[in-house]
Amino acid sequence: MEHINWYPGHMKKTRELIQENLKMVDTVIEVIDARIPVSSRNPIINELIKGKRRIMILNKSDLSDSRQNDVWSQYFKEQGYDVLSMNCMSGAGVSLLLKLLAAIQEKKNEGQIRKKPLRMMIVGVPNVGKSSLINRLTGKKSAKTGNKPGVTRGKQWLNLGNDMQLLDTPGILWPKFEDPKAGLNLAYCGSIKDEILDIATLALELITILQEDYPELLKDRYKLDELGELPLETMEMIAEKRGFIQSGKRIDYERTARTVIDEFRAGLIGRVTLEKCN
Ligand SMILES: Nc1nc2c(ncn2[C@@H]2O[C@H](COP(=O)(O)OP(=O)(O)O)[C@@H](O)[C@H]2O)c(=O)[nH]1
Ligand SMILES: [Mg+2]
Repeated sequence: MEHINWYPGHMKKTRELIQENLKMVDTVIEVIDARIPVSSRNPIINELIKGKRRIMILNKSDLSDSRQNDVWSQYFKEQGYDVLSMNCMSGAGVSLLLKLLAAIQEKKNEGQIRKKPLRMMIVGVPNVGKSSLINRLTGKKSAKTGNKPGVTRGKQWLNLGNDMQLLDTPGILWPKFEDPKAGLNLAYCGSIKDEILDIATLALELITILQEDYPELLKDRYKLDELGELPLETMEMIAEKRGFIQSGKRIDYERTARTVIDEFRAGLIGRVTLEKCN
């Protein structure tokens, strides 16, 4: 995971660097976490990439609700994106992306005698899967081309075949950390440092959402016949089921919280989309 301390100067520099790189590409591939399609987007991304051909990757779609993936896909299509659900762990969706890129490349060179390469860059906030996607796209066949005129010093183009080139380093953007809700969503998904949050509070907030939107998943995972009236009661029921009880019959909230959070992140509770499209 990329742990970055964003401060105003760093954000300004990042923006300028990405704007420089954007001048060299035809197509932008934006990667988001399909579980949190709003919170895992940079706040100024629309402004940054306006005027570019845009592809939206709903990554980690193995962890998100498949019906919600469809709804969000439709939403982003209406915003002018080509959209693909992806799982960079298994590689599902990668061949569709390559097909789409080949079609874009063909269109770009329609009627041209000298073919120009299709140039792309990947952008997104930390932990959405940018590096995983680059590795998937390049595979083992990838070859770095040397520096070429007009290419920012140190930048390398990865050849994807079929005259398609990908900038080797993704544009790492800052998340919506000024919005407390987005901060929580990023924390549930493991995209911001745990130490800055109290794990018991985090788990309780997550249980509140799951209890509302995915009660059956929660019941199934923790073998509960019913959920508590309050999320705290549900947490205590989970603790009892798992035997997370300390001496004096005290509930080990910390351990219960850590378990729920870890199991959610690993997808063990089930496929969940925390932000619904409406
Ligand atoms: N379940 C799942 N995990 C993924 C997927 N893509 C990436 N990851 C994991 O998410 C974490 C962050 O991925 P990484 O590529 O480093 O993200 P980056 O910070 O955007 O470059 C890693 O632990 C990856 O293994 C995916 O599609 N599904
Ligand atoms: Mg990375």
